Amino acid sequence: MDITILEYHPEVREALAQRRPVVALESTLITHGLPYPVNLEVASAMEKAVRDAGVVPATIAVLQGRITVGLTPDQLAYLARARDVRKCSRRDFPIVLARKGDGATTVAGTMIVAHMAGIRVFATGGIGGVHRGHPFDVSADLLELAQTPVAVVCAGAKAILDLPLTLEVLETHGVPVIGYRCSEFPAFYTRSSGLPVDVRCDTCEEVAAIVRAREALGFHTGTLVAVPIPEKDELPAPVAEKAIAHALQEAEARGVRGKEVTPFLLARVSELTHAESRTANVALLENNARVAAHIAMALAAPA
Ligand code: PSU
Ligand code: MN
Repeated sequence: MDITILEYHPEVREALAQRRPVVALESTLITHGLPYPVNLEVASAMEKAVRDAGVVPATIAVLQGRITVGLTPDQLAYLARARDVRKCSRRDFPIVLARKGDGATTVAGTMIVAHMAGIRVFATGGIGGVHRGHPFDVSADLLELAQTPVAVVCAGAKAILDLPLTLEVLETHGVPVIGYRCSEFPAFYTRSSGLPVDVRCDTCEEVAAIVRAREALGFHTGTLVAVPIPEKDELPAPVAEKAIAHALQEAEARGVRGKEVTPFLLARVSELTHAESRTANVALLENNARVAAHIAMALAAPA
């Protein structure tokens, strides 16, 4: 990729040049997923979790029309408070670049930039998917997984979604779903959904072997690595489900549409669970960052 398109943090540039492991982190969860100051704390904690494993974190965002790979603490703090930030999936990049605006990359957006930069592993919370009752509201995250070769470490798809349909779409597009130390697809706030994954891996080396095999085949599909939320942080399933059902009804009644749906539901579920869901969200984000770092290490090691 033309170096002028991507702006690298020097530490990230150096790590990539030396083929040392790097983990990409997204920015929509900072601007649209969590309120200030929790968002800044979590973003910093995720970077720290990656660093503690000996890996370089690269939080990705668009700042004044420049796609930035690896943020300084000042840039991170700016983003955490910024208002006018566009949620960036594939369709949004041309707009935000041309207008020299600020953009927060979603899972889809972060995958695009990670791949341009040569970063193979990316950690997030939950991917987007097919919305309940709206089978045509399919997150751009799924279509990006279909065409961009990055390993996405997540706690499953957000539980506000239709998980069976989300897995169907991934299957259609040829995206392997790996359960990291689990045999069921995790449901974000809870550890299991009752739905099977394609394969269970108990070590990061096993995950790395699947990513390498995909690379050797020349497939351009992403790889989904689903990591259940740690047991101690899990929400009781009925608590999560009750809040989600309530939030979904409200979204329908208020006519919430398009890219507003996910942020609205996450915020309402958090209010309805007295922030318990947010605490769970924070815990799984840190855990995913740590697992992603170990996978990046395994990938960087000689096979
Ligand atoms: N995971 C979280 N919080 C979030 C998101 C993921 O813990 O806010 C964001 C991701 O950026 C994901 C987006 O790509 O929600 C999905 O939005 P949509 O459903 O509009 O595609
Ligand atoms: Mn949508």
